[in-house]
Amino acid sequence: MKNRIKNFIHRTVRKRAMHVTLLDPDPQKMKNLDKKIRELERFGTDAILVGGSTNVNRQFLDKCVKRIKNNSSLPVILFPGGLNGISPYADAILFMSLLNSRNPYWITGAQSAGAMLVKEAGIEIIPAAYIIVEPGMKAGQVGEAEIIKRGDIKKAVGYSLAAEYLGMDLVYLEAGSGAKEPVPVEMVKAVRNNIEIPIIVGGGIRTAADALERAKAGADIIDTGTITEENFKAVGDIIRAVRGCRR
Ligand code: 1GP
Repeated sequence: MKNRIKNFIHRTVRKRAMHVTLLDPDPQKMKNLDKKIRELERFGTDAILVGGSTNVNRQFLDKCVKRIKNNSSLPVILFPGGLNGISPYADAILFMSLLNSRNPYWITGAQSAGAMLVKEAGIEIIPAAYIIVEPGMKAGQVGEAEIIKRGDIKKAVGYSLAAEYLGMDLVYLEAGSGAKEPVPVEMVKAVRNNIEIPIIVGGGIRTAADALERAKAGADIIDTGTITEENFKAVGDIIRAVRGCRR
């Protein structure tokens, strides 16, 4: 069905905030993957994002996506860090443009180089803006981002509104994986007050309180990655808090 995942997101965020779990398809981090996936589904995560890093092995990515599908009924959405982040076994792909990159490669270059691969994969496409906020971490470095300062709310709103006007379906506000502090709550609030499309917030979210504050501020989807490896139990608390945030 066309737009199945997009409709699922739109339908769900009208009722409550959502949680997605980012998994890095790194062979070293794949220990206990099957069990982890089953637990994450039981905790109530709404989807698995697969990707993040640039040095993904495509065969391994395929294998990883298949294992997630075999162990759960969760939607698998690709979160590509580059051309190797595409798999025909996923349900959808966040077809992202890093709007605040200094290098056009990350805005339209990788997208044009990968578009045919995405078409051939035959998966659902969710056009999304990727906007990197301080500290930005590795995503900021690799993506050569002109990182938005934590206090520069106006800039974050400008990029987010531009994303909506360019016809994108989602805005991803990213502080960077492992960031010490997540995207500021005030920034999430201001972006929420100015755009209609769903907002994903990720990077540095480690506690239920961090997640809930941002969901209350208007983040439709909270993404967590690192915490799945650092403190698996905390993921359950985060998911419960996010899902409890009604609209
Ligand atoms: C990274 O925003 C995601 O792209 C997740 O970040 O690993 O810090 O949860 P964490």
